[in-house]
Amino acid sequence: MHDNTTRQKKESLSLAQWIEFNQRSDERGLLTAIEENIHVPFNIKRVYYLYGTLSDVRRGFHAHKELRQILICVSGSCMIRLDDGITEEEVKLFEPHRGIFVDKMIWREMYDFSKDCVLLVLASDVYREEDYIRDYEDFFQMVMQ
Ligand code: T46
Repeated sequence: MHDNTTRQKKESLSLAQWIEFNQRSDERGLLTAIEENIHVPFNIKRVYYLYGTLSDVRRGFHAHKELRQILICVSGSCMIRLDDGITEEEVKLFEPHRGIFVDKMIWREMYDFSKDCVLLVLASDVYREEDYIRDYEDFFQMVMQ
């Protein structure tokens, strides 16, 4: 985890933008459907999922210049730390019918993965390494400009 002790930060409750999806339920179980530009505010160009992450592992440690994403824990649970350079927030993802919208230029870290965690991500673009900001100082300078 990066050291942000020298920076003035304030807690915020507004960084994580929750999106609630419909749940269809009958005697057989539950179903949630997600459609682009209806439940998700962008065209979905890529879907990926993180699974088999060990509980003591932290992932992420980057922001995206342009990419926007929706993160949904479709199984198990994990924690997400969001930071826009000014405010920060930690949220727990544990419901398959609720996700968080993570806008561009938000630093994210994921941790406390349960054994059965499957973190599904809907992304607004294909994978482009040049869209990543992997150094927190670089990120901080960019948001402060
Ligand atoms: C994010 C969080 C939530 C690909 O080849 N294609 C892909 O679409 C992705 C996402 C990754 N990769 C490769 C790149 C690395 O060699 O898979 C490997 C692991 O990716 P990364 O270290 O970036 O994984 P995380 O968990 O740190 O971050 C990922 C996403 O990269 C990122 O955009 O927001 O999940």
